[in-house]
Amino acid sequence: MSDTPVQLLSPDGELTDHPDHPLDVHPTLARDLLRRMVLARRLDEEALHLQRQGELGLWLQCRGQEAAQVGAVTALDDRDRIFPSYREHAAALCRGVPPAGLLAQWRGCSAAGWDPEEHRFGVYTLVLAAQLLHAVGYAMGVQRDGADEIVLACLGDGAASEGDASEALNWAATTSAPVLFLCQNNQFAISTPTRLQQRAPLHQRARGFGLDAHLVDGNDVFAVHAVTASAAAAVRAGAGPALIEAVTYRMGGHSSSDDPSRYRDDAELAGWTARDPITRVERLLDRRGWADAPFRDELQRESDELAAQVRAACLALAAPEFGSVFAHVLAGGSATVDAERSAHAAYAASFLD
Ligand SMILES: Cc1ncc(C[n+]2csc(CCOP(=O)(O)OP(=O)(O)O)c2C)c(N)n1
Repeated sequence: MSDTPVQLLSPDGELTDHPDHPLDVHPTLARDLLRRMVLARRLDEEALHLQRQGELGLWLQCRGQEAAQVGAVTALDDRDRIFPSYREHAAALCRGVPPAGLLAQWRGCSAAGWDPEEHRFGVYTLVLAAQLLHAVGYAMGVQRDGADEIVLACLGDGAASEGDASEALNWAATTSAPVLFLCQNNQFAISTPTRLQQRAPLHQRARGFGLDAHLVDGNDVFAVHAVTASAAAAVRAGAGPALIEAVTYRMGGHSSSDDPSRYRDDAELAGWTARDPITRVERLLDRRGWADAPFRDELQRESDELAAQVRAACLALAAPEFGSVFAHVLAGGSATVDAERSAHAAYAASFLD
């Protein structure tokens, strides 16, 4: 319940024990978490390149937030259900979402690029905080079914300002729903810094709703992993909902359409670059001699292969059939949608010559 973020790995790669959040950091765990973060970053970079080359309409980078996502998802059971917002690419990779699926929405080819059932990972939700109410409703269903799973509901600091977020926290608390909220406080809601959005930080507000809440260094993959593991165990045991606020930083722009240099300075970015979540695990591996040349070469090869796969999969995504966007609006169809389809067809036809 401390208001000092839990940290197990310092930015220069030094491990310390935490009395409330013990974690056996062994070489296999360290290498696995590093590998997941490196692959996520590579996918993120390649997707941004594809957007710059006109192959994606938009991309929202998760650069800097890999530890918060990888640390949390790897501490869950595979059967647990995740409700992401829209920047959870590292989390999606941990759940086996295929890269092409991740890109499809941003290429305008699909409203949802993967099967949420198969991956236990919901579709991206762009309406801020809407997924939190979906998550709590789903968790209430889990509770009534007596199912052996819990729910991870992701939100950003900006989404925490939405009424839906407060409603979700309150519903979760009053129903004791088995849901764990993960707020990635990446310091910005587009250009609005967190300090302009709140007087009391989210983890404190969550306690006011009756949730157990934790503050963690979101750039420390081990701290996030340890805190998520213990919070998830408590939720699973029926202790009621909990919230983790992971303090991190969005290294890129809000989206590929954003220019962050207009609202933040180089010194701030440099300060957070020094706390990069990947670099600090690499430093730990160097200090302990836990990563030999074959491991590093293999990771490089795997990440090159992923980038090539992402690119090929993106270019192979076919444009949707004309008019298909109207097909799934209402199961029984409607005169309004029919009229809109006709109007759109006439508009498109006006360009044919
Ligand atoms: C209900 C709603 N209001 C406004 C927006 C526009 N919008 C999109 S992203 C964003 C900022 C969200 O910030 P945060 O929740 O911190 O997540 P981040 O993008 O930083 O990951 C806003 C205001 C939206 N998508 N939905």
